[in-house]
Amino acid sequence: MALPNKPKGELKAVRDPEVVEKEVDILIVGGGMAACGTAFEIKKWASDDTKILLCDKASMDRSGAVAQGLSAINTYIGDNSPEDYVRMVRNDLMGIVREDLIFDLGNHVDDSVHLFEEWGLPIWKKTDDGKNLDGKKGLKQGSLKSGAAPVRTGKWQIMINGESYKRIVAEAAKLALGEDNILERVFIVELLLDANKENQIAGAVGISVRENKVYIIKCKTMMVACGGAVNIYQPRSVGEGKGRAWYPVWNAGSTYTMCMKVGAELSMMENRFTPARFKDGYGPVGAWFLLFKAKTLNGLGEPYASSDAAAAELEKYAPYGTAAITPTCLRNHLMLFEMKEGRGPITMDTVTALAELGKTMSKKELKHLESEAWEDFLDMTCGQANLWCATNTEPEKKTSEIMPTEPYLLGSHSGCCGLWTSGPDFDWVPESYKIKAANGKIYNRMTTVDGLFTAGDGVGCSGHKFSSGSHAEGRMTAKCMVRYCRDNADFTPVLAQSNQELVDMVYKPVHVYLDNCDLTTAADINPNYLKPDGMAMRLMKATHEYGAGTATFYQTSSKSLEVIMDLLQTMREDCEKLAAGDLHELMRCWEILHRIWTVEAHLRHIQFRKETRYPGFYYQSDYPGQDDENWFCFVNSKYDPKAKTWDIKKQDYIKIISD
Ligand code: SFD
Ligand code: AMP
Repeated sequence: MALPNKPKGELKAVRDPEVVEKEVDILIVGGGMAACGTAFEIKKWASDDTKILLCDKASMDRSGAVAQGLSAINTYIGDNSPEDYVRMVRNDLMGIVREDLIFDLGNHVDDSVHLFEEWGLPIWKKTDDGKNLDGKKGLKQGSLKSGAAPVRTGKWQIMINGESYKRIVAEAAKLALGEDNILERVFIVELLLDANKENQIAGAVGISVRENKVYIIKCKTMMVACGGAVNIYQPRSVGEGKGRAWYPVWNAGSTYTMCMKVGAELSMMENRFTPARFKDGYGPVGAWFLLFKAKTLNGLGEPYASSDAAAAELEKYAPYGTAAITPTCLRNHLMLFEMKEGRGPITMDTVTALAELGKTMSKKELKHLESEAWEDFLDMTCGQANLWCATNTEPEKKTSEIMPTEPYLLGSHSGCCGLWTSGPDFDWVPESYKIKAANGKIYNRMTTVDGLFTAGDGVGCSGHKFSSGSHAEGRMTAKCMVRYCRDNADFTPVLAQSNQELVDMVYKPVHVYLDNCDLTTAADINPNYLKPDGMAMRLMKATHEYGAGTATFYQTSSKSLEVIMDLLQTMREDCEKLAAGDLHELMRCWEILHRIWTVEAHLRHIQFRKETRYPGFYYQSDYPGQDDENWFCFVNSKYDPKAKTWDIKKQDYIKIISD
């Protein structure tokens, strides 16, 4: 159930919080697109007496990446084939992807889009004479499911009026699961393994960020879909703008950290997404490239992406670089190439694009086109529209600068880091892509920990799911979790830790604070503790300078990686002294720990992969270029929670869909 908004100020943390124990069959951690998909679907498959609980750190109506809404659904298969979808994702991610997972998703994603429309999400429609109808006007054409044509931008994307997208999706999820089965404002801190069964998930421990309460939850099976990792690198935004980022600032790598810390295998954590975005406001570029057909220009006013120099540069990365659609990382690479050659800044030529489109339009249609340009941002990144106002930018009169942002880790957008999960149990799926549970059965999207599933940003090696695909993947996972529960009906989870041990662990920063805060008059400065805010700055400075952040044009080296590994080790030791005076700060303490672990996994993978697979996203200067002979494979890693050691290895890539 949602708790009311906070009264003025933060709630002080107390030494002895109330303990709330729960025991359920299925636990859903997260309340974003994937988790809403699971919540919507799960009761259809579960028996009436199956107990299900969902915990979101925020309020589902506006939590996660779709909080502000979106202006496009980037994955809708429609008249395309799932095979082609696999080819597109494979090309964009430079060849190394899990084709079983992508093909499987491609077969289900449209169902989610049809549901969104049924629940009231306005989807733009194309008329027979080629006109675009948005909002209510689009409804007149009928629904997508009944055969109406969407407004395609690229081959895969469709336009929506999506300011309320998340509210619509959350409403359906809440209605299906029932509000009594939902805990909002509960931040899950750690997952818990079973005391008796090796490698078996058994529960989770979390904190309320609105009440002094610790939740200890036992479960038979669990899905973790806490999104990707943001604010792990120094953002480009500074001062009063700090806090702005492209991806959701609240997602702190909890998915990767919590799962890896119970021993789940990670895959392709070296992959990251460094998006090109409108500078300072972080406005996405897709609609400008695909819908408005705008071109990017270098500082000399040249369309550099179509130059001979660009073609020669792309040739180095064939067959991906020479494909009809240039992969996202290489689009960045070309941009960085221009900037490093001294031909920056890069601008999006909004002026020419709108003028070209306007040539065949009436005055009224032109006005509508201009409002669409604004709505693109108002629907999903309203700060960008604010920035346009603040800088007197009318896109039909003034171009805007584009910039590659700080890096993000995610598995659902144009990146593919995450957990190694099982593919579906079909005979065409290679055996090495199937993970057998202890009972010998295969459960789609289960990690290498028995009973632990993930979806959306959590599933590695299969990007380009976006909002619709993440929702669909959540729905697919729901069905498998119910089956897992039924197949393991006699399993009773037993936790290894006592309640007191768990409370002492999650409330440790509060105890550190209360034991020492009287030593100084300024609560943030103390000889015996540090605040999470300071640790966040320390992490960002380290990744910025040594971990291929914006400071070095996304370049790192073997030596830099050694340096940052050392810094991360010290940070983790110092985190023992993190202090939290209030509940918000307590969450911040755990978030920074989740971020540090996630960054370590990312950089260990970069260190291991001795090539530069994704130029434009990052460069390993000791190993420039791609080395297909040695590195056309996945990189998987596993943290051993008992021995506290990392194991990192190559994992074979298997091609399933022909070129
Ligand atoms: O323009 C805990 N995305 C786009 N998708 C599209 O389909 N079209 C677009 O237009 C897209 N673009 C875009 C997108 C995202 C953003 C931020 C912008 C623009 C500005 C991507 C999708 O949104 C994304 O792929 C999905 O949302 C991913 O879904 P999922 O479920 O993997 O993550 P989530 O939705 O962020 O949800 C995470 C949830 O976890 C909660 N959470 N709960 C408990 N305990 C913890 N420790 C937790 N940590 C996190 C969160 O509160 C949230 O509920 S465009 O750029 O291309
Ligand atoms: P973005 O706004 O950059 O997140 O992109 C939204 C969607 O458009 C994603 O599916 C991208 O892969 C796609 N996209 C963005 N820019 C281009 C481009 N220049 N060419 C082809 N596809 C693009």
